[in-house]
Amino acid sequence: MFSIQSKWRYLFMFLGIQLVVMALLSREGYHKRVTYFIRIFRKTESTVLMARNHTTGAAVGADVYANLSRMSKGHNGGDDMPFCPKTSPYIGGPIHVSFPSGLTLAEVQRKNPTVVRGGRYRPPDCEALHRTAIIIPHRNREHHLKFLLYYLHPFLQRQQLNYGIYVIHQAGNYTFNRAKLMNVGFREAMREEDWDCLFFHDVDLIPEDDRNTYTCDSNPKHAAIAMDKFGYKLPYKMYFGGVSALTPLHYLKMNGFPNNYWGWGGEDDDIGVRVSLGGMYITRPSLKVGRYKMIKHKLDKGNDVNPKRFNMLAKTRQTWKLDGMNTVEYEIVSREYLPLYTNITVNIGTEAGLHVRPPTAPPPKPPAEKPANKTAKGPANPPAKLKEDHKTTQ
Ligand code: BGN
Repeated sequence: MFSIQSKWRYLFMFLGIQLVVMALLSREGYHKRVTYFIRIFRKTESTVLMARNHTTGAAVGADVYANLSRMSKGHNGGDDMPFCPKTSPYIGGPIHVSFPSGLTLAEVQRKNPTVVRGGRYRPPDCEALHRTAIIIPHRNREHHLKFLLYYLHPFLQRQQLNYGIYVIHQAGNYTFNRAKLMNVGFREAMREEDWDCLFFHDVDLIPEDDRNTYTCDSNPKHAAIAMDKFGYKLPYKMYFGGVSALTPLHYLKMNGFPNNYWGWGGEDDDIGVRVSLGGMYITRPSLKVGRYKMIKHKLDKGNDVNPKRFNMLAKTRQTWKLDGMNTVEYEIVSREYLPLYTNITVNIGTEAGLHVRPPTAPPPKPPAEKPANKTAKGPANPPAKLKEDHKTTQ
């Protein structure tokens, strides 16, 4: 049993300890220590949240237009312009991507005042180290194109590139041919400027991280390594679809892309095989950086699955030198230098050739004086006499 005296002793001891603790707590250092631990706790919590969002693909990342206005304040032109730094100071990592309704091309134009005719851009305050052309095969996807342009322009500006955007629009209603449109894009872009890198870009893929630089490597690069539709993973090792980057030399080494894949599927695998047949290999950014969000859509009309793709793929080794950049035939219907991109509408013919029309097609119209194509949409039937005719004889 405790005596009254020892009770008081314990009470005094308890109060004493309380006083010491209070004195310690009131010291300045205590405050710092507590906030330090709180910060650690918060950090772990937010990292976990970030990681969670990364795997679910939920909205994280910065506004792609953030800080861009700072750039246009620099001095312009002049011979004394310094070279841009190796790593752009505007690169910030993850970008927030969403697809709000009501976005217009006029709004995209308003947000990109430094982009000039034909969708060209140069950094205003330094001489770019890289010249990159973006080639986008297209038909009836104006809605997707609008979103891609909204994100791609500021994305490329953040990377301080000298760039140009080319939309290669397939005229007519015949089955879509993605790879042949890329061949057209390559030749037409190179005709205009000595680009040192070409990005072959699907219209419905939006990059989600600006560390995924749109410059070329020493070997062909597959940039779209992690797409949301494949759970931000590579679907298979040899996958080369979505977005790829090649220098003109890479492109010619593999004889460009195949011209005879009409409809969906297989052409990207053929291109992947051509990379190794051309004596090169595929490089890729990391899974963290090569992230893309795909704009959801239904299957396109005029782009049915190509049933011949398995047979064709089995023969790439025999066909790659006989079909590609050295045999591509097409006719330019129109070339328009629009405010946000260069729109090239092209007749790429059909499986039967450039001038042989499918039996269901109506007879050709008389020559038109001016190309009818004033919008991004191609005419249902390209005029019989066209402005330019391209047949390679190499
Ligand atoms: C593959 C397609 C690719 C397509 C990817 C992703 C073929 C060829 C038969 C082996 N390849 O299966 O073209 O990009 O899926 O959708 O169909």
